[in-house]
Amino acid sequence: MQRKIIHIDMDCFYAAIEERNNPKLRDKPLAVGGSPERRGVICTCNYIARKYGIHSAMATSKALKTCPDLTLIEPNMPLYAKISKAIHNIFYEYTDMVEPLSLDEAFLDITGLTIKNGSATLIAREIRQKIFAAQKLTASAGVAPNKFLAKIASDWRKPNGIFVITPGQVENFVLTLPVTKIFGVVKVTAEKLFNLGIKTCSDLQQMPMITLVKEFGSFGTKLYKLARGIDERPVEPNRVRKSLSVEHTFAADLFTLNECLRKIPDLHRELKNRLQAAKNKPIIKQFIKIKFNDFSLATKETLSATIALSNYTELFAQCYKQHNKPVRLIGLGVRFKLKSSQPTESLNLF
Ligand code: TTP
Ligand code: MG
Repeated sequence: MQRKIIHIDMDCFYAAIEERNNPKLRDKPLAVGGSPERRGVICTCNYIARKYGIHSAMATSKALKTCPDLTLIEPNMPLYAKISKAIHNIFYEYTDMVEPLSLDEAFLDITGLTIKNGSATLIAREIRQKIFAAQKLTASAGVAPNKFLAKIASDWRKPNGIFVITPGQVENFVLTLPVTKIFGVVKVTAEKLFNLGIKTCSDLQQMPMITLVKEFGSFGTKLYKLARGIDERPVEPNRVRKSLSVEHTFAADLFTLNECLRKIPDLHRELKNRLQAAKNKPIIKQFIKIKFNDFSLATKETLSATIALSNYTELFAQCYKQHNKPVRLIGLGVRFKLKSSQPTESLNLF
């Protein structure tokens, strides 16, 4: 099956957060990094500083010599990690197939999703919009049939851009692509390829597999495929969801059982939609959650392999009758069957 992969990469992530938190820093060269006294290096810098030639991993002392007006900020990792988590949670609203590469970067495999008519472009656009609405930070997105091309694509319209490579465009796209864009083609390999007269993927395509294997060992086979835009590496999610739930807090408290029961079909529909993101994981339990107007909580669950609406209404009625208080919030959820060795994380979507 043709895959649909999105690669999201935040724009000058640490620096963008610092600018957002202190607008006075905008429109000036800004870098986040360790102090020159402690032989620190630059983590990242804004695009104005990049014009001066400042870049990640540059010694801070050198950066300050290159651009004496540079504002330097010490990294605030706990803050960046917190924002990263919030951004990743936006990804998990779409799919569990999320492979984070760093705090500001992740692959999403959205193959088979039906929202937005299954359009990866529209989904990527919406994710960028959601990140901006929630965090006032911009992200760039790449959309392609595999990880190799999606990552290149996210860089293509940076900052604050989106670039899409459809399966039909792959063949043409790779022709002019410099071989240095292939992951793993650095220093020795790059030099070896240049010495063989190979600069682009189109040049690389002229090389028979056997020659590439002779020159580069097992990496030669990879080069052969990547030069043709073929990359079969799967998106490898780093966490497994234990449960999934949707809930709603009502503007006005609900006073009768019937009033509450009328709210359940909408939540049920929403749960069904959200379950798409869980990619048909086996369900073992259904549960409901009620928050009453005194903020006390009650939950009830039942063994079940489905999300039968009747189970939710029954669970709700039982739980409601035990407490019989005005209701502020109703939640419906499922728990998934897990392999015992899997790391777990439960995700409440609201
Ligand atoms: P990148 O995504 O490589 O860089 P960026 O987000 O700052 O800029 P852009 O994507 O727009 O080109 O890295 C993400 C964050 O990781 C970056 O904000 C800071 C940190 N980082 C380091 O601390 N050291 C490094 O050498 C690099 C490359 C990044
Ligand atoms: Mg980035």
